[in-house]
Formats: sequence, C-alpha cells, structure tokens
Amino acid sequence: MKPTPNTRLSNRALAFVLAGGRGSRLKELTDNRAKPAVYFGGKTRIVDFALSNALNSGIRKMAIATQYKAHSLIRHCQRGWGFLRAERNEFLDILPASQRMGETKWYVGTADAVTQNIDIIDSYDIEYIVILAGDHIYKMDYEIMLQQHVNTGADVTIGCLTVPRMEATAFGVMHVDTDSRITDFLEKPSDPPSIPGDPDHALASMGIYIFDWKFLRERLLADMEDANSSHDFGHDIIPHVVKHGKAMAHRFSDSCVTTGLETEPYWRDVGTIDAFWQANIDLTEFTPPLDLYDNAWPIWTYSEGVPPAKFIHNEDGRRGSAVSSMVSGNCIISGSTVTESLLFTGVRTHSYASLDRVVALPDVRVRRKAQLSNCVIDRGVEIPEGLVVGADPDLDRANGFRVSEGGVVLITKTMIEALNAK
Ligand code: ADQ
Ligand code: ADP
Repeated sequence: MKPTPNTRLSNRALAFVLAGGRGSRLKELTDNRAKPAVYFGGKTRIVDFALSNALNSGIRKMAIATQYKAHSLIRHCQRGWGFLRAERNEFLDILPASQRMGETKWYVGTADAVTQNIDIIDSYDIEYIVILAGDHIYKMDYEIMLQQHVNTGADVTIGCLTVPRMEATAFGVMHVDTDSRITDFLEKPSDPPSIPGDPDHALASMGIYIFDWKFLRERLLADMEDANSSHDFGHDIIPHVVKHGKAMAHRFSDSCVTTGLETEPYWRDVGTIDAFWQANIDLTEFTPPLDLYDNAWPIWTYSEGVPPAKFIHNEDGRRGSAVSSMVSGNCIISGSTVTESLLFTGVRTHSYASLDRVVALPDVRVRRKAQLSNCVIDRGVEIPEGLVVGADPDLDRANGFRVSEGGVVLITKTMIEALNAK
C-alpha cells in the first residue's frame, strides 16, 4: 500500500512570534521582563500559549523576535523549548533586534522585526508564515486557519474576534463582506465602526496574520523603501494589502480549541494588572473559562523537577489548607489558609497567614500572620510578618504598593525593600 503523504500545511509553515513590545500597562511586572515572559496560570509564561498552539497545530519551525528586556524571555525559551531538535528540522530560533540587515539598532515596528530577518527566514525553506503576538492567552489550531488561507487564495488571512465596540479602540478593526473578505481595516480607531446589524460590537484583529512567505517578503521590501511607513503590520502592511490585494478574515471561533468545559471561545490580552489578576483568579473557579487540564492540547513550558506541594499542620495543630485554589509544585502551606488563590512554583506560606484571591508568582515567601487579599505578588518577594494587604487601599498606598484601578494590589521586591527600609 502506498503511504499517505503528509498534507498538513503546518509542515510548510513558520510561526513567527513578535515578542518585542514593552507591555507598559503591566507596570512594575514588566520592569525587568518583557510581557511575553510574565508568568501566567501557575506554571507557564504568557508566551508559552502562542508557542504551544504552534506546536500542537503541527508547526515545527518557530522564531521569536525579542528586544525589550529580553533576558528573562530568552532564558525561558532556551530552557523550556530547547527540546526541539534542529536535526529533525524543528527549532525555536531566537532573533534579538540589532543583529541583522542595515544600520537600524532596534526593530522599528512589528513588520521591521520580520524584514530585518528576511535572510534568516529564507534559509528556513518555508511556504507560509504565521505571524503571532507573544502576549495573548488562548488555545487555537493554526492548521485550520492555514487551510482557510490556502483554500481562499488570500494574500493575507487575519485572525479576528468579536469585541464590545468601545473596547475596539485598542485593536485593528475590520469590515468584511458576506464572504469574509476584508473591505476596510482601521488600526486603533477612536470611534470604532460596528458590525453591520450589531451596533454594540466590532470585529477586531487578534494580531494573527498568515501570508505566503514570497508575498510578504516582497511587500516588506517595498515597505522598507517607503519613507512614510512606520513599518508596522497594523498601521502599514495590513491596510496596504486590504486596499490593493485580497485580505480575508478568519473567525477565532472556527479554530478555537475547547474541551467542552469552556462555554465560549477564550482569548485574553492580560495587558493590565486588573486583567492579569482576574484571568489568573478565574482559573481557580469551579468551572473556569479556560481549561488548562486538556491533555490533547498541552501548554508546554519550562518545568523544574521539583517535589510536590505540601500542606502541613504547625506545631500548635493549626491546619495548612488550600481550597478553590491552584497550588504548584514545591509549595509548602504550613499552618496557613489559602482560598481562591493561585500559587506558582515554590511559594511558602507560614503559620496564621491567610491568602484570599492572591496571585503569588514563583518563590514568594509569606511570613507568619500576614493577611493578604486581592493582590499580585511578584517573584521572590518576602512578605513580612503580620503585613495586611488588600483590606484598605490607603494603607496599601501608604506602604508603597501599587493599587490598580480595579483595586488589585501589586507588590514587588523593590517595594518591599523600600518598606523594610522605612
Ligand atoms: P498591538 O498589540 O497594540 O496591536 P503592537 O504593540 O505592535 O500592537 O504589538 C504586537 C506584538 O508585537 C506584541 O506581541 C509585541 O510584544 C510585539 N512587538 C511590538 N513592537 C515590536 C517590535 N518593534 N519588534 C518586535 N516585536 C514587537 C496589534 C495589532 C492590532 C491588533 C492587536 C491585537 O496592530 O491590529 O488588533 O495587535 O492584540
Ligand atoms: P523572571 O522573569 O525569570 O522572574 P527575574 O525576575 O529573575 O526573571 O528577572 C528578570 C530579568 O531582569 C532577568 O534578566 C534579570 O537578570 C533582570 N533583573 C532582575 N532584577 C533586576 C534589577 N534590579 N535591575 C536590572 N535587571 C534586573
């Protein structure tokens, strides 16, 4: 019998992850690391979602463009994604700015991040390029989007989803005809146009673009010569293709991966402290909006070989417990109470402490009798004995912590050092 040829388009595609943006709305969480390197969901970092989606979709060639505060991100990619083997024609290539073509030091815009690496991408010998942002949380099968791209003969296919119209000011917003062809594209309009017949919603770009590499290569070289261009996908490349070529919309709901637990397609830009805290806390719900326990669509990450989480009574018989919570490996909950919280690897909580609706990043220490609620604690922070957080915003501010619009308290090492020095 003749073997069946592998017809998956993902075999011939490169996933190109843009991870160079600053993500300044995450405040001190991105002081020392780029947004894609920010921790999410107990074990993973934000970038692991785009990379895992690519891997689970069958894409084996990946590149990631980094620039802002890239050390933590690069270290994570090397440790967590180093299992891809170049000799099997699979890799994650890390592409820092300032290495390649021309004089430009930084990637000027998102398109420039691709242009500066044209010669490298040529060497990958691929037909399609799937451009992704490294800073969103979602599960999506890019193979389905690739198939639509090829079947429609589009110059570009853009992933899109429906958002409340007033939130669309932060997105590229498109108009489509009945065949899903994009007839108009506006980058971050101040007064977003609504979907015809649905005045409260707009069709927003997810920042996911599929091109035939040959087509994009040519467009990028032309764009490079254009003195008026900011060399950005949303501002320059996409509007040009919409006007002069064939741009098609791909609905996220057509390729979103769900386990049945999720009641609607899940996609989050955890770009603010409030959104970051909420999306993490949501995972502890009885029925979470995102299922991370799906063996068929694993979110891969760097994982240390650490011992299991441990829950212990203290010497006074005080129980250490966690309910409606997620507790990662190497955590020790000793004589303290944890509720509706998410603890990353290596968190230690001591007797008579309480944590309610807390997101604690790796290696946080909570000393005795601290009472913490509604907060995000950055990696490695040591919370002093008896500290009260989240009960009174004025007290939190007086202690030097950041209180977000939504009332979530952010605590970093620098803030605790300043408090201890008082
Ligand atoms: P934004 O997310 O606002 O809008 P941008 O700031 O360009 O666009 O970031 C896109 C991605 O590129 C992010 O992952 C960021 O880290 C990265 N990035 C930014 N500047 C970069 C640079 N110079 N070099 C390398 N990487 C860089 C975009 C689109 C909108 C769309 C939203 C969806 O422009 O049309 O609606 O994404 O979130
Ligand atoms: P991670 O994202 O892995 O938690 P760290 O919090 O250890 O990383 O640090 C993020 C990055 O910032 C690392 O590259 C580290 O070297 C760097 N870094 C950490 N603290 C500082 C600091 N105070 N000043 C400058 N760079 C720092």
